[in-house]
Amino acid sequence: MAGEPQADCLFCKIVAGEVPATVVRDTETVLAFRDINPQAPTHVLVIPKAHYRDAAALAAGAPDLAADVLREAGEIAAQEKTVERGYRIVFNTGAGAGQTVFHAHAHVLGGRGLEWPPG
Ligand code: IU
Repeated sequence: MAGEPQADCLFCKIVAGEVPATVVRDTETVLAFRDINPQAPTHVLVIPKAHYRDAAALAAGAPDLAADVLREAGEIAAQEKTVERGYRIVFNTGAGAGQTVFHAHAHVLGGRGLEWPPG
């Protein structure tokens, strides 16, 4: 069910402390940790602690929580000092768009020039 932990979900396991991650922010509702395969000098994943399969399901099911994720993404950009150069918040949504972990997450990417359009 939406919002409930999923036994087979990697990010639910990170929230539960069962899988290690390099945590950079931890609030009541949101966890942020460094991506294990960084694509930029700053590459942090921001996830709701509750399980939603993607950004659209999160926004539909828990709009306040979606706002928490976006607010934390901005805080991380500030913490990592990427704001002045610009940064990107990305929600890959669906396998065709590159989503591989089906627990909603924002990628916060910064610290280098970012091309547009993305590949
Ligand atoms: P995606 O948008 O679903 O493709 O993003 C999933 C990300 O999770 C991807 O960038 C992986 O490198 C990252 N990741 C991680 O940080 N820790 C892990 O244990 C695993 C994947 I597996």
